[in-house]
Amino acid sequence: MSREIIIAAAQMGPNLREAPREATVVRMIALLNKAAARGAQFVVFPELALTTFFPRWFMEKQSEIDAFFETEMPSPLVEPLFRRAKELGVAFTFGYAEKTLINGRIRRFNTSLMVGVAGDILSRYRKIHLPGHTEHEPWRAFQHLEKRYFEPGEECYSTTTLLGSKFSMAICNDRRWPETYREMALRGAEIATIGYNTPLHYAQTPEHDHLQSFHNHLCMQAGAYQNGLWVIGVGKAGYEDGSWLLGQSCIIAPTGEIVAMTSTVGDEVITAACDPDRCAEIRDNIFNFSRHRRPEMYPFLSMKNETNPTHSYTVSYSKEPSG
Ligand code: CDT
Repeated sequence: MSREIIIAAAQMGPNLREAPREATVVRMIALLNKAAARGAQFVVFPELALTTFFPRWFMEKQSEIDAFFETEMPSPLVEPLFRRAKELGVAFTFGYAEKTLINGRIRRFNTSLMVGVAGDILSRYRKIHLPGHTEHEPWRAFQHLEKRYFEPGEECYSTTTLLGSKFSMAICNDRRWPETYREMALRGAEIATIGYNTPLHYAQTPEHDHLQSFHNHLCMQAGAYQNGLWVIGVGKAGYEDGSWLLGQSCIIAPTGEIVAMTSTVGDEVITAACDPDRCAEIRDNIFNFSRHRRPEMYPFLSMKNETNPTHSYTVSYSKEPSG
Protein backbone atom coordinates (compact mmCIF):
# COMPACT_ATOMS: atom_id res chain seq x y z
CA MET A 1 0.00 0.00 0.00
CA SER A 2 1.36 3.42 -0.93
CA ARG A 3 2.41 5.69 1.90
CA GLU A 4 2.25 8.74 -0.37
CA ILE A 5 1.43 12.01 1.41
CA ILE A 6 0.32 15.21 -0.31
CA ILE A 7 2.46 17.89 1.29
CA ALA A 8 2.02 21.64 0.87
CA ALA A 9 4.66 24.31 1.36
CA ALA A 10 2.79 27.45 2.42
CA GLN A 11 5.18 30.28 1.67
CA MET A 12 4.26 33.57 3.29
CA GLY A 13 4.83 37.05 2.02
CA PRO A 14 6.05 39.72 4.43
CA ASN A 15 4.57 40.15 7.90
CA LEU A 16 4.93 43.86 8.54
CA ARG A 17 5.68 44.96 12.08
CA GLU A 18 2.40 46.81 12.45
CA ALA A 19 0.34 43.89 11.10
CA PRO A 20 -1.82 42.45 13.89
CA ARG A 21 -1.30 38.73 14.59
CA GLU A 22 -5.01 38.19 13.81
CA ALA A 23 -4.48 39.36 10.21
CA THR A 24 -1.46 37.08 9.82
CA VAL A 25 -3.45 34.11 11.14
CA VAL A 26 -6.24 34.93 8.64
CA ARG A 27 -3.64 34.72 5.84
CA MET A 28 -2.34 31.41 7.21
CA ILE A 29 -5.87 30.02 7.28
CA ALA A 30 -6.36 31.09 3.65
CA LEU A 31 -3.17 29.22 2.75
CA LEU A 32 -4.37 26.19 4.72
CA ASN A 33 -7.72 26.23 2.88
CA LYS A 34 -5.99 26.47 -0.48
CA ALA A 35 -3.63 23.63 0.42
CA ALA A 36 -6.49 21.42 1.61
CA ALA A 37 -8.47 22.15 -1.56
CA ARG A 38 -5.50 20.73 -3.46
CA GLY A 39 -5.60 17.60 -1.36
CA ALA A 40 -2.80 18.47 1.06
CA GLN A 41 -2.65 16.36 4.21
CA PHE A 42 0.24 18.24 5.74
CA VAL A 43 1.13 21.95 5.46
CA VAL A 44 4.50 23.52 6.23
CA PHE A 45 4.63 27.21 7.24
CA PRO A 46 7.81 29.31 7.66
CA GLU A 47 10.04 30.16 10.62
CA LEU A 48 8.60 32.89 12.91
CA ALA A 49 5.40 32.73 10.87
CA LEU A 50 3.36 34.94 13.19
CA THR A 51 5.57 38.03 13.21
CA THR A 52 8.01 40.07 11.26
CA PHE A 53 11.63 38.82 11.41
CA PHE A 54 12.33 41.04 14.44
CA PRO A 55 16.03 40.08 15.01
CA ARG A 56 16.75 42.66 12.30
CA TRP A 57 16.32 45.38 14.94
CA PHE A 58 18.38 46.16 18.02
CA MET A 59 15.96 46.63 20.90
CA GLU A 60 16.90 47.23 24.51
CA LYS A 61 13.52 47.21 26.22
CA GLN A 62 12.57 43.65 27.11
CA SER A 63 8.88 44.54 26.87
CA GLU A 64 9.41 45.64 23.26
CA ILE A 65 11.21 42.37 22.46
CA ASP A 66 8.64 40.27 24.29
CA ALA A 67 5.86 41.71 22.14
CA PHE A 68 7.07 39.33 19.40
CA PHE A 69 6.94 36.25 21.65
CA GLU A 70 4.13 33.81 22.48
CA THR A 71 3.74 32.58 26.04
CA GLU A 72 1.22 29.84 25.26
CA MET A 73 0.34 27.77 22.24
CA PRO A 74 -2.19 27.74 20.84
CA SER A 75 -2.76 31.25 22.11
CA PRO A 76 -6.28 32.65 21.67
CA LEU A 77 -5.02 34.54 18.60
CA VAL A 78 -3.61 31.41 16.96
CA GLU A 79 -6.40 29.07 18.02
CA PRO A 80 -8.46 29.73 14.84
CA LEU A 81 -5.60 28.23 12.79
CA PHE A 82 -5.59 25.08 14.93
CA ARG A 83 -9.40 24.88 14.75
CA ARG A 84 -9.52 25.24 10.96
CA ALA A 85 -6.77 22.66 10.45
CA LYS A 86 -8.67 20.22 12.66
CA GLU A 87 -11.88 20.82 10.68
CA LEU A 88 -9.98 20.12 7.49
CA GLY A 89 -8.18 17.12 9.01
CA VAL A 90 -4.87 18.63 7.95
CA ALA A 91 -1.64 18.38 9.96
CA PHE A 92 0.77 21.31 9.94
CA THR A 93 3.98 22.81 11.26
CA PHE A 94 4.87 26.44 11.85
CA GLY A 95 7.49 28.52 13.61
CA TYR A 96 7.11 31.17 16.31
CA ALA A 97 9.04 32.95 19.05
CA GLU A 98 8.52 31.01 22.29
CA LYS A 99 8.80 32.51 25.77
CA THR A 100 8.50 29.91 28.47
CA LEU A 101 9.30 29.18 32.10
CA ILE A 102 11.66 26.24 32.73
CA ASN A 103 12.68 25.43 36.31
CA GLY A 104 11.67 28.91 37.42
CA ARG A 105 13.72 30.67 34.70
CA ILE A 106 12.27 32.57 31.74
CA ARG A 107 13.65 31.17 28.47
CA ARG A 108 13.20 32.32 24.88
CA PHE A 109 13.55 30.06 21.87
CA ASN A 110 13.05 30.12 18.11
CA THR A 111 10.60 27.24 17.99
CA SER A 112 8.49 25.16 15.63
CA LEU A 113 5.62 22.82 16.39
CA MET A 114 4.25 19.78 14.64
CA VAL A 115 0.44 19.65 14.93
CA GLY A 116 -1.48 16.46 14.14
CA VAL A 117 -4.70 16.02 12.19
CA ALA A 118 -6.74 16.19 15.41
CA GLY A 119 -5.24 19.58 16.29
CA ASP A 120 -2.98 18.16 18.99
CA ILE A 121 0.64 19.32 19.37
CA LEU A 122 2.74 16.24 18.60
CA SER A 123 6.23 17.65 18.96
CA ARG A 124 8.27 20.79 19.45
CA TYR A 125 11.68 21.77 18.08
CA ARG A 126 13.84 24.64 19.35
CA LYS A 127 16.35 25.98 16.83
CA ILE A 128 19.83 24.60 17.47
CA HIS A 129 21.97 26.72 15.11
CA LEU A 130 21.32 30.36 15.94
CA PRO A 131 23.07 32.63 13.43
CA GLY A 132 23.99 36.27 13.79
CA HIS A 133 25.39 38.21 16.73
CA THR A 134 24.61 39.36 20.27
CA GLU A 135 25.61 43.03 20.31
CA HIS A 136 24.38 46.01 18.32
CA GLU A 137 26.53 46.34 15.19
CA PRO A 138 25.49 49.67 13.65
CA TRP A 139 27.74 49.19 10.60
CA ARG A 140 25.22 46.64 9.27
CA ALA A 141 22.35 47.71 7.03
CA PHE A 142 20.18 45.75 9.47
CA GLN A 143 20.91 43.54 12.43
CA HIS A 144 20.70 39.76 12.81
CA LEU A 145 20.32 39.45 16.57
CA GLU A 146 19.08 35.88 16.92
CA LYS A 147 21.94 35.17 19.34
CA ARG A 148 20.71 38.04 21.52
CA TYR A 149 17.00 37.33 21.55
CA PHE A 150 17.00 33.51 21.65
CA GLU A 151 18.82 30.76 23.47
CA PRO A 152 19.90 27.77 21.39
CA GLY A 153 17.69 24.71 21.65
CA GLU A 154 18.95 22.06 24.05
CA GLU A 155 17.09 19.10 22.61
CA CYS A 156 18.43 17.12 19.67
CA TYR A 157 16.59 16.70 16.41
CA SER A 158 13.85 14.15 16.87
CA THR A 159 11.34 12.27 14.76
CA THR A 160 7.57 12.39 14.91
CA THR A 161 5.41 9.70 13.36
CA LEU A 162 2.55 11.30 11.47
CA LEU A 163 0.45 10.13 8.50
CA GLY A 164 2.41 6.88 8.48
CA SER A 165 5.77 8.59 8.00
CA LYS A 166 8.63 9.89 10.17
CA PHE A 167 9.05 13.67 10.19
CA SER A 168 11.84 15.83 11.61
CA MET A 169 11.82 19.60 12.08
CA ALA A 170 14.70 22.03 11.62
CA ILE A 171 14.67 25.83 11.33
CA CYS A 172 16.36 28.08 8.79
CA ASN A 173 20.11 28.27 9.50
CA ASP A 174 20.00 24.58 10.53
CA ARG A 175 19.55 23.77 6.85
CA ARG A 176 23.06 24.95 6.00
CA TRP A 177 24.65 22.34 8.31
CA PRO A 178 25.14 18.82 6.92
CA GLU A 179 24.94 17.43 10.46
CA THR A 180 21.26 18.38 10.58
CA TYR A 181 20.18 16.03 7.81
CA ARG A 182 22.60 13.26 8.83
CA GLU A 183 21.35 13.25 12.42
CA MET A 184 17.75 13.18 11.18
CA ALA A 185 18.46 10.37 8.73
CA LEU A 186 20.32 8.31 11.34
CA ARG A 187 17.21 8.64 13.48
CA GLY A 188 15.10 7.33 10.62
CA ALA A 189 13.47 10.56 9.47
CA GLU A 190 11.90 10.41 6.03
CA ILE A 191 10.65 13.99 5.68
CA ALA A 192 12.46 17.09 6.97
CA THR A 193 10.53 20.35 7.37
CA ILE A 194 12.53 23.59 7.38
CA GLY A 195 10.96 27.03 7.72
CA TYR A 196 13.20 30.00 6.98
CA ASN A 197 13.65 33.80 6.90
CA THR A 198 16.71 34.49 4.78
CA PRO A 199 17.64 38.08 3.98
CA LEU A 200 19.06 38.50 0.48
CA HIS A 201 21.79 40.69 1.99
CA TYR A 202 24.48 39.06 4.13
CA ALA A 203 26.41 41.84 5.84
CA GLN A 204 29.84 40.21 6.23
CA THR A 205 30.17 38.96 2.67
CA PRO A 206 27.84 41.08 0.52
CA GLU A 207 29.71 39.76 -2.52
CA HIS A 208 27.72 36.55 -1.87
CA ASP A 209 24.31 38.26 -1.88
CA HIS A 210 23.61 37.09 -5.43
CA LEU A 211 24.21 33.50 -4.28
CA GLN A 212 21.46 33.37 -1.62
CA SER A 213 19.08 31.37 -3.77
CA PHE A 214 21.87 29.07 -4.98
CA HIS A 215 23.09 28.37 -1.44
CA ASN A 216 19.51 27.81 -0.25
CA HIS A 217 18.89 25.09 -2.78
CA LEU A 218 22.46 23.77 -2.73
CA CYS A 219 22.36 22.82 0.95
CA MET A 220 18.81 21.48 0.98
CA GLN A 221 19.22 19.43 -2.22
CA ALA A 222 22.52 18.03 -0.97
CA GLY A 223 20.97 17.26 2.43
CA ALA A 224 18.07 15.45 0.76
CA TYR A 225 20.23 13.39 -1.60
CA GLN A 226 23.10 12.54 0.75
CA ASN A 227 20.64 11.30 3.37
CA GLY A 228 17.81 9.99 1.22
CA LEU A 229 14.98 12.08 2.65
CA TRP A 230 12.36 14.53 1.49
CA VAL A 231 13.07 18.17 2.35
CA ILE A 232 10.34 20.79 2.52
CA GLY A 233 11.94 24.26 2.69
CA VAL A 234 9.50 27.12 3.23
CA GLY A 235 10.35 30.79 3.44
CA LYS A 236 8.80 34.00 4.57
CA ALA A 237 9.57 36.04 1.50
CA GLY A 238 9.45 39.48 -0.04
CA TYR A 239 10.13 42.99 1.22
CA GLU A 240 9.56 42.90 4.97
CA ASP A 241 10.15 46.05 6.99
CA GLY A 242 13.05 47.26 4.85
CA SER A 243 14.70 43.89 4.16
CA TRP A 244 14.26 41.59 1.16
CA LEU A 245 13.68 37.96 2.16
CA LEU A 246 14.36 35.01 -0.11
CA GLY A 247 11.46 33.05 -1.60
CA GLN A 248 11.96 29.98 -3.81
CA SER A 249 10.38 27.70 -1.22
CA CYS A 250 10.56 24.16 -2.48
CA ILE A 251 9.82 20.50 -2.05
CA ILE A 252 12.84 18.29 -2.69
CA ALA A 253 12.77 14.55 -3.36
CA PRO A 254 15.28 12.12 -1.79
CA THR A 255 17.08 12.14 -5.15
CA GLY A 256 17.89 15.81 -4.57
CA GLU A 257 15.49 16.96 -7.31
CA ILE A 258 13.27 19.97 -6.71
CA VAL A 259 9.77 18.71 -7.51
CA ALA A 260 7.87 21.95 -6.73
CA MET A 261 8.96 25.53 -6.16
CA THR A 262 7.21 28.84 -5.54
CA SER A 263 7.48 31.50 -8.20
CA THR A 264 6.46 34.60 -6.23
CA VAL A 265 7.68 36.29 -3.05
CA GLY A 266 4.17 36.46 -1.58
CA ASP A 267 1.66 34.10 0.00
CA GLU A 268 1.77 31.00 -2.22
CA VAL A 269 0.99 27.31 -1.90
CA ILE A 270 2.84 24.57 -3.74
CA THR A 271 2.13 20.88 -3.32
CA ALA A 272 3.73 17.58 -4.17
CA ALA A 273 2.91 13.92 -3.64
CA CYS A 274 5.72 12.75 -1.37
CA ASP A 275 6.20 9.01 -1.09
CA PRO A 276 8.41 8.18 1.90
CA ASP A 277 9.19 4.83 0.31
CA ARG A 278 11.26 6.73 -2.24
CA CYS A 279 13.86 7.28 0.53
CA ALA A 280 14.87 3.66 -0.08
CA GLU A 281 16.02 4.52 -3.63
CA ILE A 282 18.92 6.29 -1.95
CA ARG A 283 19.19 4.56 1.42
CA ASP A 284 19.24 1.03 0.03
CA ASN A 285 21.77 1.93 -2.62
CA ILE A 286 24.28 4.75 -3.04
CA PHE A 287 23.95 5.95 0.58
CA ASN A 288 23.23 2.67 2.30
CA PHE A 289 24.60 3.76 5.67
CA SER A 290 25.09 0.30 7.17
CA ARG A 291 26.90 -1.04 4.09
CA HIS A 292 29.02 1.91 3.01
CA ARG A 293 29.30 4.50 5.76
CA ARG A 294 32.54 4.39 7.82
CA PRO A 295 31.83 6.18 11.11
CA GLU A 296 35.02 4.76 12.63
CA MET A 297 36.95 6.79 10.06
CA TYR A 298 35.30 10.08 11.04
CA PRO A 299 36.31 10.42 14.72
CA PHE A 300 36.43 14.22 14.58
CA LEU A 301 32.69 14.28 13.86
CA SER A 302 31.92 13.09 17.35
CA MET A 303 34.29 15.53 19.09
CA LYS A 304 33.34 18.79 20.69
CA ASN A 305 35.13 21.92 19.42
CA GLU A 306 37.44 22.21 22.43
CA THR A 307 38.84 18.72 21.93
CA ASN A 308 39.42 19.19 18.22
CA PRO A 309 42.60 21.19 17.52
CA THR A 310 41.65 21.94 13.90
CA HIS A 311 38.76 24.10 15.09
CA SER A 312 41.27 26.83 15.87
CA TYR A 313 40.81 27.86 12.20
CA THR A 314 37.47 29.46 13.13
CA VAL A 315 39.41 31.91 15.29
CA SER A 316 42.32 32.69 13.01
CA TYR A 317 40.31 33.15 9.80
CA SER A 318 37.46 35.18 11.20
CA LYS A 319 37.66 38.98 10.87
CA GLU A 320 34.47 39.56 12.87
CA PRO A 321 33.42 37.70 16.00
CA SER A 322 29.90 37.21 14.69
CA GLY A 323 28.12 35.17 12.03
N1 CDT B 1 16.71 32.96 10.08
C1 CDT B 1 17.95 32.55 9.75
O1 CDT B 1 18.50 31.65 10.36
N2 CDT B 1 18.54 33.20 8.73
C2 CDT B 1 19.88 32.96 8.31
C3 CDT B 1 20.41 34.19 7.68
C4 CDT B 1 21.86 34.14 7.44
S1 CDT B 1 22.84 34.28 8.84
C5 CDT B 1 22.85 35.94 9.24
C6 CDT B 1 19.99 31.82 7.31
O2 CDT B 1 20.85 30.95 7.50
O3 CDT B 1 19.27 31.80 6.30
